[in-house]
Amino acid sequence: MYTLYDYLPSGNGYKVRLTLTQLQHNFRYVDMDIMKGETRTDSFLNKNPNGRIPTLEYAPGEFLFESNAIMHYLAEGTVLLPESRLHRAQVLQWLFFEQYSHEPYIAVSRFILMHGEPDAASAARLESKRGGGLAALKIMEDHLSDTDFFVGNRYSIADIGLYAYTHVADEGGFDLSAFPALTAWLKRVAAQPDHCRITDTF
Ligand SMILES: N[C@@H](CCC(=O)N[C@@H](CS)C(=O)NCC(=O)O)C(=O)O
Repeated sequence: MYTLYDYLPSGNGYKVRLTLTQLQHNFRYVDMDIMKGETRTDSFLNKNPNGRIPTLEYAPGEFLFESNAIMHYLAEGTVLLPESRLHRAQVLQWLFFEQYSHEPYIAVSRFILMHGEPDAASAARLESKRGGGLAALKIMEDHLSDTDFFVGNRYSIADIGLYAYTHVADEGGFDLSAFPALTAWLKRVAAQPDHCRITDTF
């Protein structure tokens, strides 16, 4: 059975929880309080030298880290990963976009606002994240204006990867009402079989 080291509010962790749930895997959930440095202990660094969740123990004593790599591993040979060479590359395209052009803006803004009223330095950091976050949302909106899902018009881990922080972008101060195609896509993703919410406990 898989063991997932995770932290409930994390969108990166949620990607893996959602993938495991939709593929109907039983898994052991181990909550790590990242605010108390629980991922930075020697014991955890032996599991993931980068000291972060999500980390998946996929076989006894064997670990995989990076949310999008974990999703890709789990989705291999399932309906969540397309078969064609081009579509698989397009899945990776959107997952790399998520990590470089989306998560550093939208997830970081949410992280700042989740921890109370920002001080002056955090407020300036928040402001610096706004343009990049809006640019990422606009790219998603344009893409979704003529397709139901990100790759091959079929639900895949590209959608899960982008859904994780987009559906809580309002918690980072991003108003999604200006993005109708994206808002409709969020509803389609939430309506997929065996969907779980970011707040669901395991
Ligand atoms: N690129 C990584 C990012 C992982 C990450 O930043 N995890 C955060 C929580 S969302 C974490 O574990 N932070 C704890 C720390 O840095 O000590 C992924 O996609 O898995």
